[in-house]
Amino acid sequence: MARKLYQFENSPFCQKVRIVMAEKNLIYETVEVPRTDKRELIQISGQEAVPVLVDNGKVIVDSTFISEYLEATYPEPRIYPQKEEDLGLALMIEDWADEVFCTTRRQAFFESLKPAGEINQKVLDEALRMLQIHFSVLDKFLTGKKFLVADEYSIADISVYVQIHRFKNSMKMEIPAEYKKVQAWFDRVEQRNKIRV
Ligand SMILES: N[C@@H](CCC(=O)N[C@@H](CS)C(=O)NCC(=O)O)C(=O)O
Repeated sequence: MARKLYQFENSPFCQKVRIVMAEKNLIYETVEVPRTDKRELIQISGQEAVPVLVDNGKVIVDSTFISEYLEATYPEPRIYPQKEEDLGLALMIEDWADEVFCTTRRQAFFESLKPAGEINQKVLDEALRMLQIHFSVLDKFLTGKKFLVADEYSIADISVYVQIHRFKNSMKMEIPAEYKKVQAWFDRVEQRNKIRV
């Protein structure tokens, strides 16, 4: 197979790439990287993180670079907005999801994983408070919108969706009930992704 995705199945960044490839109707093979043996991944990509895409011999590391590469190489259907100002906003939201939301989500998750006596309650409470803020910002941002940017499904929706999906699945928590616009948007995106991922 000419296209291989090295992944951890439940990594949100790998899910992001799978959704992008599904949107573009690309056929690929997945290689589940064993967490304790990354020799093949390191040999191929020179580093230890997934996702890594190998496409016709070209090796691309990092979900953001992979998505950009896929858009440039297989432009139709588009998953990046066309207008420059919309594109800038979508890339900013992608970055917020990958770096800001993800960091808070991981902090809350890893703290909550610890045995009861070892949990640092202050760290956990702070991460949960930050998550509330992220949901609240997102809820306001979604006012009057079907999708995050220019009323078109884009890389912005995909990037935020996978982080919330991981939040729900890893922490077994729900989107706080007061953020109805986030919930409605999430359901809309989920409906679209269900048949494709
Ligand atoms: N910025 C990177 C983040 C990738 C990342 O954090 N990958 C995690 C899995 S979710 C990883 O491979 N961590 C190394 C490990 O767990 O051994 C991207 O967008 O692809």
